[in-house]
Amino acid sequence: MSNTIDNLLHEARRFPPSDEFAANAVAQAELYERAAEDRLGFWADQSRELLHWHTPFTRTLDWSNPPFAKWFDDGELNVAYNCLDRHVLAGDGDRVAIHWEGEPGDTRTITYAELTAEVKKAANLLTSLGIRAGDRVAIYLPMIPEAVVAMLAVARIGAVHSVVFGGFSAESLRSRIDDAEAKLVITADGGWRKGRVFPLKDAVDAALTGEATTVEHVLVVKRGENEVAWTEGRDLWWHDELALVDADHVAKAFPAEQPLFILYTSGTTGKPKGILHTTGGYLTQAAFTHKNVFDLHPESDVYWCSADVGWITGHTYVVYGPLANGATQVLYEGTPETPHPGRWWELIEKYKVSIFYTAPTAIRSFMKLGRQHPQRFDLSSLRVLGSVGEPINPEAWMWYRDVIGGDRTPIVDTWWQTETGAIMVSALPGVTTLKPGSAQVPLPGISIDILDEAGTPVGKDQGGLLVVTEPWPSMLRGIWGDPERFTETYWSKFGDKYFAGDGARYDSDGEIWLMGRVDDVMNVSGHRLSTAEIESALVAHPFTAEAAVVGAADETTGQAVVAFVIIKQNQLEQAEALDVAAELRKHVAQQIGAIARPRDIFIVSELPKTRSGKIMRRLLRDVAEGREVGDTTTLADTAVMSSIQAKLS
Ligand code: 6R9
Repeated sequence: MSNTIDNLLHEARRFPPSDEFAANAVAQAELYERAAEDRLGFWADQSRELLHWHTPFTRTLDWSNPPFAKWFDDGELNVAYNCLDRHVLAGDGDRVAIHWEGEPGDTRTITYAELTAEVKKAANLLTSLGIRAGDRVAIYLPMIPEAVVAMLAVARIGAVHSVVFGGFSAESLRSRIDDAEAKLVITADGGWRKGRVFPLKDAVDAALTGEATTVEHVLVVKRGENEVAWTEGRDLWWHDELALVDADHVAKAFPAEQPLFILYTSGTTGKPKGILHTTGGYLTQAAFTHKNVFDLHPESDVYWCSADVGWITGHTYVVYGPLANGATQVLYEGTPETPHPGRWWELIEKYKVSIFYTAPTAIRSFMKLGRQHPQRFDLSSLRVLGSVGEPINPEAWMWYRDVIGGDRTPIVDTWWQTETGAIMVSALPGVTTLKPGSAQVPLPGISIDILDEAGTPVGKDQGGLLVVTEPWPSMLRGIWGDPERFTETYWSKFGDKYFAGDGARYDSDGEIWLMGRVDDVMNVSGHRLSTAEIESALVAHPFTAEAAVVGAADETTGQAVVAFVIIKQNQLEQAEALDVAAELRKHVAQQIGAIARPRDIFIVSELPKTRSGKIMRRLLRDVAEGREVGDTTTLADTAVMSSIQAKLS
């Protein structure tokens, strides 16, 4: 690892903005000065400039009860009004909000006026189903316009959405529904993925069988046209119900700290955390970052963020940021390689996309496929590229710039988290001289530092733990139903500083390089997975006595899940008759979702443990990455590692 770090930090290539780009850029260098002079005043100005407040706020930040922040808390606004109605009222109703493309090639073009009309009806529908401000609604949909409509309709009436990624299993959906006590689920019959319809409604049905649930209704969007089972009285077709409701809906203002959404993310324990975000501060930073980091000119740009709405990137940079800013964007339902490996590039050519935001794992898989695919298409409309989800290695950065960006476009590497709600560390494309592989600098108004274990700030050329030292507008407001876990997870290590869980280093210019998680959270294809969660899925299988999971370096996905499993003595015979590894991989996919399926499962007879019984994942990672095994002196039984290696070779 330290070798890689040294290589990274010797990266010498530099890319200053072109004169033309710098001159026309939305964000200029004085943003940093304004924010440095008066951080809170800066955020207050941004919020007033970027959003419509029904009741203007007079207080910017209330930090009297840390770590529970309140931003703009005596102000009132409506999130959906900010994303929709006000653009229509300003005369931009005919601007395209969404160029939607289904995987099979069907398309829809939706203007701001049309999207507003849809959301108004959907808001009336939710109200008619008894949903009130503060109630939770689970959304389990493919990447279709109704996902955006559903989120905004929930926000419009002051309710709280919990979007569950469509790739998650029935079990994962159920635990999220239960934790948030959702009253309604919005789903679809099915969605298109890799040339096939995957059934979503079936998973909802499976999730809701068994013990009584809080769910009163299931609204079903027709998309896949696949057959679905129907529970009379509970299940309702979205299109049938929408046809019955009023088209008019006046958006009511809600307090700035009204909850907006809960989004579950993996932590270091088995149970996912429901990260809570509220409205005024979240929307301020979503809009600010989307406009300044991507240099958005809403009248002329076509923006595309490839993230699914089931992740935070989809919340902030598909729904709230772009729509608050009145952007025109592409929304694509399917996978990048269907029906051909150039599908994304075809879409960029077709819609003349000018700003494109994706993840390093996608870039690395395109690198593997070869540049001949993007080269078949005209990508000259692109002018800004973004990266998110994990560190982008300089090779992938250079390929992205050369092959996709025509050796011309700036690339912004954006560091942030579900918890931070919006981008925190990133270049500004018209200001910053870019360095391949580095996220570089905190945004204006954001205070970041790198500390050693004792909490002392490290200097240039040194590494440590990334912290946020001052509250920020889009910060999480807590973990749903678990204030103690919120305090314990993020605010106990360094007191009043937010501990992000990422390792980072300053280079010799004092710029920031992210080094990956320092806890038991893995990052697979930009998705966060917890070792504990997968271990508990594995031990839930009748064959498994014990399991240990590690994240091993993987060329394409960044990290890959590798599991070491001990089979119960009395199950050995049955297990041997089967392909145990295949059986367990299938089991994990059922329990959590296909993204959590281990790449490798090694059946072993023992696991390396310390005398206090802690599994030494470091040693297993050595094995999984094919390295010589490190220091084993703290093991209770030092022979364990040789027995594991003997098994695997
Ligand atoms: C937005 C998002 C958060 C974790 C975060 C870090 C990693 C995200 C990164 C990055 C290096 C970047 N991460 N962006 N690491 N450089 N530009 O991905 O949220 O799913 O909550 O993951 O992802 O490890 O802590 P989330």
